[in-house]
Amino acid sequence: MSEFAREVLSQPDLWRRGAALARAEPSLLPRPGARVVLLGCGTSLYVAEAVAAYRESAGLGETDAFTPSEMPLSRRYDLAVAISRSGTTTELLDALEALAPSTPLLAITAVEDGRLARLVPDRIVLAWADERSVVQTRFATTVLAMLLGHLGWDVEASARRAELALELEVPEQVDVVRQFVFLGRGHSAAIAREAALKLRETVGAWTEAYPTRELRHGPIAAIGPHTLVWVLDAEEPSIDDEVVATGARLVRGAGDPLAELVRVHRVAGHLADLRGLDPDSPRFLTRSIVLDGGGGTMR
Ligand code: F1P
Repeated sequence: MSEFAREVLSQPDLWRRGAALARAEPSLLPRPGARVVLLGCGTSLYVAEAVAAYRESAGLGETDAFTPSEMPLSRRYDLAVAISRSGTTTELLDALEALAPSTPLLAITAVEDGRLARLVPDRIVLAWADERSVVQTRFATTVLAMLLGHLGWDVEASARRAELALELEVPEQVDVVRQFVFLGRGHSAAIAREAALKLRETVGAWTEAYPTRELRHGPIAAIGPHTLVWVLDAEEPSIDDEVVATGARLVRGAGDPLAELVRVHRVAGHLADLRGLDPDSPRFLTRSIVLDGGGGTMR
């Protein structure tokens, strides 16, 4: 079994641990009403976006999320939350250097030491959720469970649904799908972007992701019998008929995008096995993107 597959299976229990940590140490996490920005790259960006959307929609305060290289430095925040499994991602560290010391910082990472530790004294280190696979699953979803749990999400219910998702068969004939399109609204739109990234990273699949209502504004013209459209939440059911009319296959989640993401993880592992790909070390990917001064990648 790949590390990826093992890490996927371990998620529900780690989510419970993340949520328990948020309950035990709420003072470390954003207080209601604070203006907050969350920063991360790749998977960590989509975690940041999901939390930002959920927090703001729950009325808990204005919340932005950016990939650090695109963060507008003119905005003022009460707290910047950096999410990075490795703690070594160059763009993130550069952005934190630019924000400090005027903006209070919090880092959520899997690794104790390094430049992130020197830059950010306040850290939540989830070493127990770290991964061997280059491709992130459980670290990201555990951060999500911890932060969403702090905002009122029922993590236990999601963990139970994820346990069921781990038992389900993957959608039939998923191996003949040429294009995967993930949809969702609000925080689910961000989780849709993460689902799309996961299949890109593990099997190099052709994937796209949109806020559900955006499908009608152009992308629908490019879907058809070669497409699987996967809606991660229970929103906007009226789009189902429009999708089916194109000849595309439709998979619709039961309303819990976290549990649905676990189903996507399983599809990723299944396709990697079928195609003889190593989901732990995808081509051209490294655990962390560390740039030299000129913007090139150092491996
Ligand atoms: C972020 C990240 C991963 C991606 C790849 C490169 O890392 O973009 O999401 O899969 O491994 O790094 P991190 O800042 O969370 O360590």
